Amino acid sequence: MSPRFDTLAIHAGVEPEPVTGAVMTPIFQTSTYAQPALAEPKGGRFDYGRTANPTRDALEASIAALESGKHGVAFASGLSAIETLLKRLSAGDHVVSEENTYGGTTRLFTKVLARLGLEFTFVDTRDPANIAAAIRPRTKLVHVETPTNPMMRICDLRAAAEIAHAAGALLSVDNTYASPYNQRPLELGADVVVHSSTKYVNGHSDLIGGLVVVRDDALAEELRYLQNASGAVPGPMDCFLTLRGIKTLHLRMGRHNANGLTVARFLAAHPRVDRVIYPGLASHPQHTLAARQMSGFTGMVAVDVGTLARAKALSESLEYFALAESLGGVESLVSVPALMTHAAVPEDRRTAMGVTPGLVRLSVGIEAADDLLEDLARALG
Ligand code: P1T
Repeated sequence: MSPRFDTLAIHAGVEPEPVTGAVMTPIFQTSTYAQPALAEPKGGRFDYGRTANPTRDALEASIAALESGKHGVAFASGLSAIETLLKRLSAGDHVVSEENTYGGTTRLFTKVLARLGLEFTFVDTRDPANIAAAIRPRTKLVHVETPTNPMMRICDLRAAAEIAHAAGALLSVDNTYASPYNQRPLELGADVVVHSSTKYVNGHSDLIGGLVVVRDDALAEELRYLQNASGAVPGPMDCFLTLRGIKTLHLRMGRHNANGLTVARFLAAHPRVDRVIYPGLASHPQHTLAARQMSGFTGMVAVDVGTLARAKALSESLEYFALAESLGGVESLVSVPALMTHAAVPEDRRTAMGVTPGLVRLSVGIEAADDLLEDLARALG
């Protein structure tokens, strides 16, 4: 039997606990484990909480199944997941990155990892030819986000994988925006999927977490080595909460997709909105590609209202959309990326990508859609 996504969301990685039969994976809140004999830890690996934890094991198995992968590796945050992936590389190695990633990813690359000798080229991956043109002899990784945060650019993952592989590089995909419910990059040729599980995967805005999924055994081995050697591991409680969040991922995403489309259509018809960016609308320049590699278009919607003053008025006067960083939770959020999530990106680059002070980002939650529409109608005045 090969279970469907909704069944995997409930069952993957979760087995009744062997001692008591507890149906829910217990929170193994421990830093260490008593060893029955010298250098003979139980299970051959339970010697220290950074190295191994059964609650984390369950989460890693769950996300691996949901992403059509083989191995999951869990981290303390989305950024530490990405950082650990890049710690496979050595000074002088080169990375081609989508230019419109989450602002914190750009900051990690340009302000931290570049200082340690990694080299980066930032390109617009909507055109795969830009990736090919940026490849160098020491390119080891092509890192993309699709849809991107916040402009919802779409990268053709099959094309990107082909280019990366021809150059002997890996393709990693930040799948945070889409969630595995809507898009599974490993099925499209990617080698690595990363998540800020802070977002849709956990879905309840109550923790910070990161996940990496791969198929290759040797790559998984390397990542587990780095997970332990660098140590940015999640706590058992956060692993438990993420597992609990995952059990309703399919239900939540169905509603996020529906509400996102409803809100995008409403805003597209609103006279006070200059432009709506949503890959599920036929007006999105890459709608056809998005429809080919995604099965739904999420609750993320970006609108250009023209000026900072209008963005401020809108974001401060909504009732059900909290003005806050982050995304992907059950409750709706609103943000102004130029001043918030992407403030660390140099202004000229931000502006060139369309991340202007008049750009408002909505993370549409799973409330009643009509309440959200009424809220938006009132706030837009
Ligand atoms: O916040 P953290 O869990 O470390 O994840 C970083 C991250 C990585 N990738 C993407 C696509 C992201 O959106 C994020 C975090 N983003 C926000 C906090 C935000 O409001 O966009």
